[in-house]
Amino acid sequence: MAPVCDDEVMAASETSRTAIRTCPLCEASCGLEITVRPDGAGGEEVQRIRGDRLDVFSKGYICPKGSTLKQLHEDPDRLRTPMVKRDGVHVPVGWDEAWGVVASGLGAVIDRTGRESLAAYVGNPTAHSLSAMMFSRVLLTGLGTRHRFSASTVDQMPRHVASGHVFGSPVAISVPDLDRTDHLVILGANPYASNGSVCTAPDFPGRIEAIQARGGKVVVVDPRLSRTAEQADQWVSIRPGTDALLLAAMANTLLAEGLADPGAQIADHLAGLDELAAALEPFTPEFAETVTGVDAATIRTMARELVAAPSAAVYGRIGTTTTEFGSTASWLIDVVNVLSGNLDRPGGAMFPTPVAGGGTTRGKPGSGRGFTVGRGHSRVSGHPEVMGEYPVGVLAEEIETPGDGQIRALVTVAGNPVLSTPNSERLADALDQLEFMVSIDMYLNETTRHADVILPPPSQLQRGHYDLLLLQFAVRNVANYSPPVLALDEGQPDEWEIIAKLTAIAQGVGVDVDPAVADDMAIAGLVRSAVKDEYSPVGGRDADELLAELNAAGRRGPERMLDFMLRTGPFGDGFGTDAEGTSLDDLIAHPHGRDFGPLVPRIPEVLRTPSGRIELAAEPLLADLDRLWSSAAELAERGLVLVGRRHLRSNNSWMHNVKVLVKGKPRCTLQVHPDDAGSLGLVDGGAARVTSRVGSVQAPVEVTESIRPGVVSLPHGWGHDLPGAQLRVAAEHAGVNSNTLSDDAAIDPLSGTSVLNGIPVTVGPAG
Ligand SMILES: Nc1nc2c(c(=O)[nH]1)N[C@H]1C(S)=C(S)[C@@H](COP(=O)(O)OP(=O)(O)OC[C@H]3O[C@@H](n4cnc5c(=O)[nH]c(N)nc54)[C@H](O)[C@@H]3O)O[C@H]1N2
Ligand SMILES: Nc1nc2c(c(=O)[nH]1)N[C@H]1C(S)=C(S)[C@@H](COP(=O)(O)OP(=O)(O)OC[C@H]3O[C@@H](n4cnc5c(=O)[nH]c(N)nc54)[C@H](O)[C@@H]3O)O[C@H]1N2
Ligand code: SF4
Ligand SMILES: [Mo]
Repeated sequence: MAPVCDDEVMAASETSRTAIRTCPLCEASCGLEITVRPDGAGGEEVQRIRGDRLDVFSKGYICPKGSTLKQLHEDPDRLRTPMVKRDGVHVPVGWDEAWGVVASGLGAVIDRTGRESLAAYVGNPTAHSLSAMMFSRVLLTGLGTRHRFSASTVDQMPRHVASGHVFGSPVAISVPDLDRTDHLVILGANPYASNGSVCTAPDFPGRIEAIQARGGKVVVVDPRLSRTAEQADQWVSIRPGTDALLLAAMANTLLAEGLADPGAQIADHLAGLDELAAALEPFTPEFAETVTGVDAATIRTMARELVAAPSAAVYGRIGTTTTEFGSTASWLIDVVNVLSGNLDRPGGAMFPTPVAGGGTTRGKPGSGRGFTVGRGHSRVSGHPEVMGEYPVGVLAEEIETPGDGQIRALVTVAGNPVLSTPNSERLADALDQLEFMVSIDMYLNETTRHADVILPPPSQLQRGHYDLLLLQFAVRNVANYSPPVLALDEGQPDEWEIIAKLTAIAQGVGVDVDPAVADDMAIAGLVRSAVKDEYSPVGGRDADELLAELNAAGRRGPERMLDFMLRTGPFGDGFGTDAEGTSLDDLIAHPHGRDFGPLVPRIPEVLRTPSGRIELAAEPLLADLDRLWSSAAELAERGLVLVGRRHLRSNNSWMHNVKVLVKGKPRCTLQVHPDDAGSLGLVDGGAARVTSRVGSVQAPVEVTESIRPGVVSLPHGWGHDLPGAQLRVAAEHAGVNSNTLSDDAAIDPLSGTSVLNGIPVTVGPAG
């Protein structure tokens, strides 16, 4: 074997080339070194993918998913042509035919019931696609409906809401300064599996171990002894859904013991400290102990350590956001970082300075219009609009419930809500009641099987990339651009062209529209708003002149927009104001990325509150402490509850069709503590029936000491045995859909985010 292999490599190396590409599969944004060779049929194929050792940020790190971009590209189930549903079966069609069906399908619904009967759901990979990042807003505006939904309300929306109220911008989000901190407290995140989230840090595990190597301490708060908790110096086992109380008690300790000291720089820009202190007075560690299950002494020590360490940062993710008090918990993380003197200083919780497209690097620094929610309410349950969206938890009822504004047609972009959002059986049934559904997606899966038309984007390797969103939350100020690695297939439109054309069709322009028109309008809009911003480096300049200069580079679509954002960003060339500044040409000349250094303090310039202050006691959050107080008894008395978990070799719902990732022991198991297994009559390897208010599933039991008694855990994104999907590998490793159990009515009222952790369930042996 070996010599044969060597020969192949030798032969290939004469004609192979190396491409550098940022991995778009998770938030870590690792640099990849991809070897490409002729495929013998006039095209090219990927020979090997490994970590790019020269990448300024990831320095060669790669996880087992990174190299599967090759398998994803080559997956025979990945759609290469549009699919249209005929007599209940999806058949491949050409692009012209597909566009014709879209135009008549959407057109009929708009004619009959108007634009308010359209809806859109935008899924997670949108955040990892430059095309979709740049053009999904164009689509949402073009559809002209308020029925907008996204994966944000099963994810990080509480974080946006807390930042919006406290700092005035929903994207003014601090991240732990991982590479300099001496003390890290992680709540409800498992970066050893997830590689980090809303904290972009390739090799997050390595960065955690480096904290320990330099003598620092890592504490993990989690109802499971996760891989991250195992590595930590301390595991704090908590009752699910109660992090807000733990954090409130930590803040209470800092205040009660006279340890609260935000530091002179922050104190000058702080409002609401006294109100906050008064409101937190009842939240003593003793009170929190009864609900969280964490003893009062531990809570006090956790608080004192934040002050005693030379620097410290508190960081929370999914286990804190997707709970009943997600927004309040996110806010209290900020509160604890402020009170312990760790906000906005090296080693603490710091605000990145995004190189392109940052929401806090535009407009007047230091104050702004602030953050509002509730510009409209959902029709059936009256949930407030948040960041232009309604909770995805109400999507099904908005489809089912007759009346003005009932949703009759749905557009999904890069989303699989049938597996990812709560009460998914109800949602699946609702999708069948739609008059028309169109999905931009590369798979015929659990969600897109309901679509009348599926429009596939090119594979990840056939698209250019820049992590426009994720680099806003990076632990260093860095920028990488990757050109497409492989050419587009014959006749395949780019992803942005698909989104732009769908937009134009929805606007009634007809099927012959050229996506370039929407593109030209979008870039013109960007440039015009920048020249009106007196704080932009191009403020007051002539928009047409800038457009001409931009167009001289010969780019279109997302790349042209990115070039503009880079050049007008905080490190940009400003179209002539800074000769050393960056641009897309500059990033192309630096394929391994550019590093603009560690994070720097940004208070007060990052603030966008009307007062120009950090609103530590913002009214909606302060008011929610009452709800927290009055829910405590109920939370403390809850019986068995369900939480989720992630695995390094999985990625939400859509990578289970990659053989190398799903092989081995089944991973979709119900983890149960031995004590609970005993009392519930469950045995390891046996089957359990799990039932919640809304649904019931049967899952294999894994008895393990690594979970807190009273808590069971099932990962999400499984359940690939639904008829009509085309995922041949995933179907052999189907697992069960945990969101059959999550309750669509359980929603954090401040953010509209679903409760996916801490779901009351009953469990018993199956059958
Ligand atoms: N391999 C892999 N990587 C991924 C993903 C993936 O599916 N697979 N998904 C990506 C996405 S979209 C995201 S948003 C991120 C998420 O990134 P993380 O937030 O790091 O995600 P999880 O690994 O789910 O970690 C959540 C942890 O919260 C714990 N938990 C559950 N309930 C509670 C609670 O009430 N309190 C506390 N304190 N902890 C609780 C769970 O036991 C779990 O260990 O990961 C991203 N990266
Ligand atoms: N119970 C429970 N549920 C959860 C979570 C949890 O922790 N527990 N986590 C939640 C979180 S954090 C998230 S982010 C959501 C994710 O929820 P979704 O975004 O709805 O689901 P994904 O599994 O990410 O599905 C992505 C879809 O996009 C397609 N796709 C992949 N890449 C591309 C691309 O480049 N372009 C296009 N057009 N399509 C693409 C895939 O084929 C798939 O259909 O799930 C949430 N659901
Ligand atoms: S950690 Fe994330 S970005 Fe890095 S290789 Fe793995 S999937 Fe890709
Ligand atoms: Mo997510």
